[in-house]
Amino acid sequence: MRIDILTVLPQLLESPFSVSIMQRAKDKGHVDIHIHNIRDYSTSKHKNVDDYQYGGGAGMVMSIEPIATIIEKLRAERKYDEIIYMTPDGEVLEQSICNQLSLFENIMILCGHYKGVDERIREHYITQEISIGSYVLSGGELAAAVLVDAVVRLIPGVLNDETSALTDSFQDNLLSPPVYTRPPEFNGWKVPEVLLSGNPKEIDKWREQQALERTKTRRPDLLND
Ligand code: 6GU
Repeated sequence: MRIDILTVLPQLLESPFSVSIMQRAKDKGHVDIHIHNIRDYSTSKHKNVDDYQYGGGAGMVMSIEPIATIIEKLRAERKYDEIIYMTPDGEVLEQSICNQLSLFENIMILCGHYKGVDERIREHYITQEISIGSYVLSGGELAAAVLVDAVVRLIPGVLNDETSALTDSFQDNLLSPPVYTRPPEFNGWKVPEVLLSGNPKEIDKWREQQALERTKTRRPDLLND
């Protein structure tokens, strides 16, 4: 999968993709991430990427020209399955959206900033608008990093143990059961007996029960879907 990210703050996107699973996914050729600095495409004297909004009011608006220039350039090079705009008024991100995106060949992500982007970009280029929750971030970059992380780990071959993505919380609308590792006892706090039993059937049953219990108490909304 190829991912192109358009941003006015490329520095914010350096480290999230340079460590751990993301770096390994890049090294193994599962994903190719290209960060584009919108400012590089500004033709104004001072490399402006924003301007005052028509009709007045506080806050700047991301200008149409530099963004349209990059999108046109990239679209001429390959076909994009989705051109996504990260914005607090987008559809709230869920696992099902990540699953769908993980199947695509090429996606483009535009990070919103200031008061947002000139509406004509949304009307004429954007195919999907995504928010990562009901709170406001200073910009779409961290939201884009969240989206890319959630999507890339679903690409087959990215995780060592292919089943581990399938047993994630949310993948079956259930939260994950509790997990333990050595030692079997610490400060008198014991690991549940069943996990030490060596009985895979009993262990599976316990995990299912725990997952259901957790979901009922913490996220009952998931069970109603
Ligand atoms: Cl995608 N952008 C911004 N600026 N704030 C957000 C968001 C996105 N999702 C939740 N809050």
